[in-house]
Amino acid sequence: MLDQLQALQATALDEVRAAVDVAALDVVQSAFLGKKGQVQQVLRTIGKLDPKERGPVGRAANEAKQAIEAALEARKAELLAAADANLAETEWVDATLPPPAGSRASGRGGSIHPITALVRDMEDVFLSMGFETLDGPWVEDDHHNFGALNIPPDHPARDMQDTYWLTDGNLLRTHTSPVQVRAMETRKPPIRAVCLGRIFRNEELDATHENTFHQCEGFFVDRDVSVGHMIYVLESLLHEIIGPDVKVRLRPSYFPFVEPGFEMDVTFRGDWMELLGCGMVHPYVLEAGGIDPNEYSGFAFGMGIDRLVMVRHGVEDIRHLMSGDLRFMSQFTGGLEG
Ligand code: FA5
Repeated sequence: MLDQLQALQATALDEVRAAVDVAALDVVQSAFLGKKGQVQQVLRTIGKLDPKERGPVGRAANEAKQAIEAALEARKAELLAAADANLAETEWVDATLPPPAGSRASGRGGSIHPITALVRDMEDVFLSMGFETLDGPWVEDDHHNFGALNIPPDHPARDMQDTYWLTDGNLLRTHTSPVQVRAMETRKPPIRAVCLGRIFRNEELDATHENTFHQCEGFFVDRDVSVGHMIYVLESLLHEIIGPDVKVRLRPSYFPFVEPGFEMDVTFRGDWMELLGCGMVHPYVLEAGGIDPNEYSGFAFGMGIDRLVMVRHGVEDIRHLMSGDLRFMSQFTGGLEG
């Protein structure tokens, strides 16, 4: 029995030395030291031995066990150290390589979000018409989001857009119109500018209402600007983006910062869907921006970008757009990298 144990220990130590990785060591460990391992089997037979032999065999079995355990530990440390030393060789990634062939075809590759693609296309159209593109902050103050747009405190028009107020008295902008105010603070007419960006409203959600969505603000201030100019710009944009067959209608409407005010609807799934609000910039708003309303006039509009994406791609529910659902997103491979 003692000879058998010695042979067993020698074989185990050979196998430990021969193990080339941690997984191979695990196999050796369970073959010799596991519940059904060879050392355990020897220990189980001790009870059947002559009482005189039990002591020496038990000791030898325990010594074999400890020797194998120590060898396993040492070999494991050796293998891990070697793997660490090789890390730079075995784990390097060439971050400049293009994605593997077929990754886009399998729907797993990235593509331009349809909102981003539309924003880029719209900016191109506006640039070609001589507009500049502007940015504005998402966190706004009351003055820029409401006051300077002729919506004083307690004005019922504040209820038109449910606001996310911040604890410091600021708010998440409820429309892109504050960018008009900011543009007038730093520019003199003629001003031709657009701002395409994200906005936030504490809204009830449905197929055409999100609580975070995107608007395109456009405004044009110069001498003798008329409603006709506004309609021309809006129709030109929609022809370029949707196509020459796009059908729109203009309805009178009310916004405190324009006079007269309108809304434009577009046909969508056999019905009219409201796409934008617009009108001639209110004289109070021009004055608040330091522009003489007797000398200058202007038009402004605020268009729902997400709704335009719905029209462009036939998306039946606006909530898909910001859902991050890859099953929906993988349909859109358009755009620069698509
Ligand atoms: C405004 O936000 C005005 N600032 C627009 C404006 C600008 C009028 C300049 C006059 C001059 P309104 O709340 O109607 O208006 O929103 C404008 C457009 O944003 C809507 O026509 C619609 O296309 C889109 N929109 C409004 N609410 C939502 C919503 N909850 N989800 C998705 N799109 C929306």
